[in-house]
Amino acid sequence: MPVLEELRQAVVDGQAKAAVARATQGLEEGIPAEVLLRDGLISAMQEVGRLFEEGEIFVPEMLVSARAMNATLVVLKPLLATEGSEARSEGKVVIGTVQGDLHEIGKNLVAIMLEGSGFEVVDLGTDVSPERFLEAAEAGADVVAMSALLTTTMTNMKAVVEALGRAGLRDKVRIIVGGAPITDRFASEIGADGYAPDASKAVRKVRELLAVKA
Ligand code: B1M
Repeated sequence: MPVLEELRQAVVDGQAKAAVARATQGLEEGIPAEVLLRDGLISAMQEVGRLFEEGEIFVPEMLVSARAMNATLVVLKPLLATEGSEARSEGKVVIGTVQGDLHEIGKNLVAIMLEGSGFEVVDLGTDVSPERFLEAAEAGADVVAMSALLTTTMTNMKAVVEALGRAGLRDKVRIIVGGAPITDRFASEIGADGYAPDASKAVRKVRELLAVKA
């Protein structure tokens, strides 16, 4: 089996050690980190989602797959950061997964790519309340970046936009949103400044938003 397929299968099976070993092997064979991420890790999580939806696996299995993905990301992180960097850009980004939502992998990827592109990133983690986003933005931020993976939690993004508005920060801080259920239209509806479908486009969008601000 080619190494990419083995990597994908190891993540689907939740075998962290095997996944890390296959990713390392892939890098040694000259496969770019970005390809290992896209065709190995992200593709594996899509399969995990499909298996969950069809009732073939349950939450504990999703969790071990997520752990295998996170362990492998540690190996790829330095390379993704380098590959993601173009011109260095200045700016501070506060990022988190919204209240009620524990999905962190996509948010972590966005944070990794932003850091690699020269941004200062404050990662608030998961299940972040509007108050916590506001507090971090008040401490100084150019961009607030929110991730949501659940249709039930994506609506919590609006509360953050409103909290920033009430605090008078809306013209100082740009807001970007993303995550599987999020769309450009939803971003506009809740009053965010931008949406990105994946981590590298999130970096592009943040650059664009800060250029507009300057
Ligand atoms: Co959950 N889960 N999960 N889960 N989970 C999904 C999201 C789901 C689609 C699975 C399914 O049914 N097919 C479904 C949501 C359905 C819906 O709302 N429509 C679901 C569900 C139902 C649940 C629970 C409710 C299950 C339960 O308890 N019955 C529960 C909710 C818990 C909670 O959050 N309160 C739950 C729990 C979990 C685990 C904790 C077990 C685990 C997460 C572990 C962790 O993160 N540490 C988990 C996982 C792993 C998944 C799937 C399988 C994979 C998610 C993932 O990491 N994808 C997921 C199915 C799927 O996505 N196909 C599923 C890989 C990641 C790279 O992609 O996060 O989309 P993603 O990020 C992408 C883009 O979206 C974008 O960039 C990334 C790519 O570069 N992006 C941004 C993300 N954030 C961005 C921010 C930006 C810009 C781009 O700007 C700021």
